[in-house]
Order: sequence, then C-alpha cells, then structure tokens
Amino acid sequence: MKIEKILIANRGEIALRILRACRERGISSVAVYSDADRASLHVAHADEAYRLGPSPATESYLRGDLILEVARKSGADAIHPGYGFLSENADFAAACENAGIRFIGPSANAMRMLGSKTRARQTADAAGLPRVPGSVHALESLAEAKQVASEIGYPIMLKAAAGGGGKGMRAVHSETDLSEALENARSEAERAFGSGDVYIEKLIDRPRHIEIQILADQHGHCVYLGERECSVQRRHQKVIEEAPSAFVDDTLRSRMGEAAVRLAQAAGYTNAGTAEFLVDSERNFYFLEMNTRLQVEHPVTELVTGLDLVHLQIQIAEGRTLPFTQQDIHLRGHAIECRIYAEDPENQFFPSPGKITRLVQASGPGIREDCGIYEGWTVPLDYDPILSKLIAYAPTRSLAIERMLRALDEYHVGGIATNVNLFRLILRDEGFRSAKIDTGYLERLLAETSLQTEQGERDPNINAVATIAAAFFVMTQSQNMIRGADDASPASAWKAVARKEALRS
Ligand code: MV4
Repeated sequence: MKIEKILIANRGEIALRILRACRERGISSVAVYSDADRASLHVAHADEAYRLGPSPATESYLRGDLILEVARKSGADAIHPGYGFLSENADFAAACENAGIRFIGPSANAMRMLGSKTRARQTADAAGLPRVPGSVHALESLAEAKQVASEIGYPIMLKAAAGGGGKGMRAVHSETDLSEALENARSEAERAFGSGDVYIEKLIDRPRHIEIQILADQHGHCVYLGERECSVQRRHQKVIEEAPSAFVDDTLRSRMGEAAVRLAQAAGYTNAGTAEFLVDSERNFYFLEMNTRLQVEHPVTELVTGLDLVHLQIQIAEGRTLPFTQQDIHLRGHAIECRIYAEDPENQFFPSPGKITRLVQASGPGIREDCGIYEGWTVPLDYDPILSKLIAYAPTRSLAIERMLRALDEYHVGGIATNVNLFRLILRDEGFRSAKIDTGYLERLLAETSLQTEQGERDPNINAVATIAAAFFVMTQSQNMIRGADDASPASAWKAVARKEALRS
C-alpha cells in the first residue's frame, strides 16, 4: 500500500523536515496553514497548501475536522501529525482511520493504552518494566494518599494523571504538607487538563532524563535505536539533547532498550515512539511515560544510527517490514542538538516575536540545521517559539561540543532575541563538559551566573546595572546605525559571561 500523497498537519521546522522526506520518496505533499503562517516556509515548500483558519491553534492546527476535510479535498492518503498539536490525540488518529486516511503514527488503541500516565503505568506493570514506585490509579481520598505515601516513604511527588510538562506536579516532603499539596495539585490539574486526577510517585533525587527511541512495524518487529540524554532543561522545556548519553554504558543501554521494546509490544504499538525514563545516580532506571509521536530531538538519533526516522515512519505506515533487526543497529559518534528559541534569556526568557531582519546560518563539517525560518519572516506569537534546531555530529562528545561552539559562532539571528548565547554558556561550562548533568543542572547554572532576574532573586544593584545597560544599548544602537548593522547586542551580558568562561578554561 504505497502512500502517494501526505498531508502534513503541522508547521515550522518539523513540517519542513517531513516535506523533505516526502520529496526524497517521490510522495506529493500537502501543507496546511493558519493566517499567521501564510508566508511561512512550509507553505512555500509544499506541492499544495490550504488555509485552515485564523491564527490561534484552536482555530487552525488543532481543528481535526478541517484537516480531514483538506485531506479529502486534496486526495491525500495519509496524514503526518509531526509533534505537538494533534500528534498524540487518539480521537484524531481514530477519525483518520475511520475516514480511510492513514495516520502516520500508532493506532488510536495503542495511544490510549499509553495516553494517561496512570494507564501507562498499568501497561508498564503488565510488561514488567521498572517504574517509579507509587500508585497506578487516581487517588480517591486524602486517606488513600496518606496510606500510599507512608508505604513508599517521603519525599513523594504528586502528579496529574493527564499531565505532562510538569504541570500539576508537586513535591511533598512530609505528611503535614500532603493535604494542601493534594488540593493544589488537583485544582491545577483540573484547570490545565480538565481532569483533577492525581496520583503518587516516590520522588527521585536529582534524576537524569534519558529516553529510548523505538520503531515498531505492523508485523510484530520492534527495535530500539539507543537513548537520548535530555537532562538539560529549563522549566520542563528541553534546551539541549544528545545521543548517546555519556552516563549510559552498553549494559544499561540494552536493559533500557529491551524494557522499551517490551512496553511497545504490550501496548500493540506501531511506528516511532519514545519511552521516557528517570535514571538515578546509581543507574537505576524508572519508566516515566511514553511519547507516541516523532520527537523534536529525533535528529540526534538519526545522526548516530545513520537512519532516517521519517522515511521509516512512512515505510511502517505503508505496511512494510522493518528493513533491519536489532543486531544491525550500531551507534557511531556523538550528536548534540541546540533548540534555538525566540526568547530572551536576559529578560526572564520572555518570548521575543517579531521580524527576522538578518539570518546567517551555520554549515560545514558535521553540522545539520533543521530550520523553519528565513530572513524577512516575522515570528508569530501564537505558537511554540522554536525557530530552528542546530545539530552537531562528530566522532566523540568533546569534538561534537567544539563543533557546536564553532557553528554557534557562525550563526546569527538579527531583529529578535534568541537563546543562542545561552548555548555558549552551557557548552563552555565545566559541569556540562564533564557530563555532570541532571534535571536540575541548568537552573543551578543560571542561578550561579547571577543573570537570573527572577522575582525575589534580584541583584540589589539591579537599577544601577539597568541604567548603565540602557546607556550602553543606546550607544551601541547608534554605532550599529553608522555601521549599517541591525544587531543591537554586540556585547550582551550573556556573551560577556561566555567570554569570561572561555578565559577560565
Ligand atoms: C519526577 C522527578 C522526580 N521524581 N518524578 C518533570 C516533568 C515530567 N516529565 C516528569 N518530571 C519529573 N518527574 C519523580 N518521581 C523529577 C522530574 C523533573 C524533571 C524530569 C525530567 C526532566 C526535567 C525535570 C526537571 C525537574 C523535575
């Protein structure tokens, strides 16, 4: 059942990534767009493009009914959902199946088996996976919460069953705090997800976030493609990912990989998926949740395995057998990804939409960029602020770090603020370079640099600093005007910190 035409139900860099795979396979592509994206790159690159509706995602990229209508109208025989939006929506996958259009991802059934965190924990138990100790059902009462918490011991974590991204999550250190924390977690979960269901996990101290990529075809074959280290996060948003993890040896890799494959098989899973794990300092690993989609950070796995995940997703959806077995998969070299966001690290990471007046991209040996922007394009405020992903590949981790630093020096975005200088800071940090990273690493680094301008953590000299900075800004602005450049931050505080770091090392 060869696929002839794919509708890409997404935007930005991932829509382009999928478009490229379509081109390479001789598959026609259909783009969809909102009003904010009329001039976006994915629209220009597709064979056909259709307007969905106004800019808000709820009126465009989240409208499964409109997307299916475009699929019918354009004669697409498959839909690739990318990540975010409708990619993990089991009802949408079912609607595609019912409309006779292939959803490039797992079946609605498999998505439901892994959809809520409590369901996923039950599926993990059925498959014999190690998971974080705690409950596998929503808590019914405070009494039950006290019971479970005292059995596993404090500290514990309350989590929203429907959750993700850290919302509705509460650490609780003693029974005294449990009642209030439970109330808060419930109401936050209700507001964020429309379900106040909450369950308990034992709190894992300073864990690493390590995930396993799997691929499963429709004929019972399933393989793992090694791990990605995603511990460098800020507020549950990944900032840097790498493959392989410097912390994972061959034994741990095969144990985690085999666990992920068992889970996929227990859920009747097909297509690409990712099992997320927490790994503690003693290399115990605990299943957290399954992401039933292609992930943002998939390129690092592609570089170290030499495989193209989007091609393979399409082949699997066509009903083909995986063209290799586990023994054929070998990891080679090291890949690092930096997520370039339109946000300002010097101003509490506020989103920074606006017109891109200058774009100089990086290239050269071992550099890949998955990009969704161009010079002259205006970044809309309506969606996730990811602009581009810069990926460095080299034989070793330290060479990949040097290559990325070189690429970051080539890279320049003008007109809007980006987090590019934050990567210089991280990649020059001794803690990162020696891979001493856990999920609290980046927040600690940011606190140390004292550039963090969180409420309550302000430098007492902040007003004086601001005045000097403003004067300096005005001065450099006028210099730039004379030079004809448009980048107004040649000596930002982030660059200053990064330079200081460079002198130290
Ligand atoms: C945890 C944890 C410690 N113990 N669960 C945060 C978001 C969600 N994906 C899971 N998260 C965590 N769950 C237990 N039982 C620590 C975190 C966590 C975290 C996890 C992954 C990546 C970054 C993180 C940052 C802070 C806390």
